[in-house]
Amino acid sequence: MISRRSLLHAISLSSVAVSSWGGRFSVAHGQQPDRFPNPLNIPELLEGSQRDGAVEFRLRLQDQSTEFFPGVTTPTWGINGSYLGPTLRLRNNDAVSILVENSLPEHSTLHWHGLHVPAICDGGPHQVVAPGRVWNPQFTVRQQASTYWYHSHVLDRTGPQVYQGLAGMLIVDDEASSGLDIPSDYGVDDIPIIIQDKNFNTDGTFRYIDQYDDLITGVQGDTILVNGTTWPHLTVRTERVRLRLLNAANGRTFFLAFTDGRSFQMIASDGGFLGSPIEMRNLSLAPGERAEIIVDCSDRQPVNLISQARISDYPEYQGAMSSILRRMNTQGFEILALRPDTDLAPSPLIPSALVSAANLDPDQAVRTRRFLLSMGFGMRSGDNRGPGSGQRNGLGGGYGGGNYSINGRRMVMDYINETVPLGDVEIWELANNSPMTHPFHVHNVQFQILDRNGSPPPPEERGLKDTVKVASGETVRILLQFQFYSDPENPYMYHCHILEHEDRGMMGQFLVV
Ligand SMILES: [Cu+2]
Repeated sequence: MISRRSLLHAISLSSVAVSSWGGRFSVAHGQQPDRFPNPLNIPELLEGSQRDGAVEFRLRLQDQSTEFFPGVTTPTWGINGSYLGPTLRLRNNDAVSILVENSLPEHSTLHWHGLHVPAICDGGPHQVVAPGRVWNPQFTVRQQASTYWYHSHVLDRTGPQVYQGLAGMLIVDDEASSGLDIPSDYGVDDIPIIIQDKNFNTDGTFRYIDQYDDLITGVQGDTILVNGTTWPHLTVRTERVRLRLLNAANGRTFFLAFTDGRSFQMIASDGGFLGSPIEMRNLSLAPGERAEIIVDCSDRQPVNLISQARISDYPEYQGAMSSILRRMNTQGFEILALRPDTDLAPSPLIPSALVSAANLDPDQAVRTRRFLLSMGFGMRSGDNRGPGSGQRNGLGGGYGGGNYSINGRRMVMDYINETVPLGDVEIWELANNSPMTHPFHVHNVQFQILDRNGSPPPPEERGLKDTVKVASGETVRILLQFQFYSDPENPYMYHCHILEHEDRGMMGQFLVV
């Protein structure tokens, strides 16, 4: 595999003794070069400006370049900048107006991941913005305080566009969050942590999909970026810091922990606070998922956030598929160095109770819908059930892989898979007969996880979610209710958030009527 490694990969790992982590870990001291030389970039915070009774945000998608490594220029896309976008801060109940100007050379979109919005404002594949045009979604924020995000969502092109940089964080505040005494000073003790993995070519360009593995597992990079920073460190100035963790990778799940095994308190999942903080030492985040954690640094000891390597239990057999799936998640990464100052400002104690809004009752559910997530490895998979089923031209082929479907169908623009009555409480039963985990995301809703293979979810999954991991062979039931907006013509999406799967058909459309 050495031949596939880029020069940059070799450089970026040259001073690192650890590339796979199994509980043994040593931190370099003394004469060692600084392994985390770069101060963590904190994306600009945009709070909008008042205009005609709404809070207005201006976002410009642009084609630029970024220096991730000294002296090496990488062509990138960004929003109001060269890579990624500003953090948008919204307040519940505010009317907002967002001007999205596309100065890129191709069609693009911005989707507000996790937000309740009218379908026409969702920023999915039906709301593409042509080069040179401005799109102006306007909606009222109806949202629990939490960490959300926004990213490109063009049909078949979400993977490459997000990889190129079209993503950013979105923070919502509400009365509950304002009333909680928790770290909330953006960039000081309330830190955005946008985690991505990338592959670079020797000339500095991103290397997106260059092998069969990338189509199966989703792109797996060898270099970590946090907020677009390679080898980042954060100087901690308070006793406790709140990290808003966002997995904005195309395909990789991160298994987060700290080098010294310290615990942390998880306070929020995708769509709101948990009922109370949960003490944890490990936290897995699949693409699209978020978690807010509070880390105690009052011991003033430097510590690193890492992603742990996993030992694969996927069966070993002859053929490429087994080795590809066995390699998944077996690489560990160092993500961010936390470096406490000698003087730390006092932080509030972590409250014992928070404010969870997960209050739907399964007895209210009026129907169950079933969704089967599948990956085809034959020359043809999916059955002939009409539009969207079977092989889609130009996207499968090769080894026959990459044929992704939900209920035997692949995403097509003119086929509506589901129609949901506004206000109905429903159970969606998500099953996975493929050999790997898929993070399933539903637009325009925050749901509750009822059970996994019949067992109640762990405490960290009992808050509001919009993206849920469905493991191989697993059946996950979620409880949801679409509120506020109906539209008989414009659909929302549900899909796997491994962007290479989404782009190859593992997506469907639903109307709320
Ligand atoms: Cu998937």
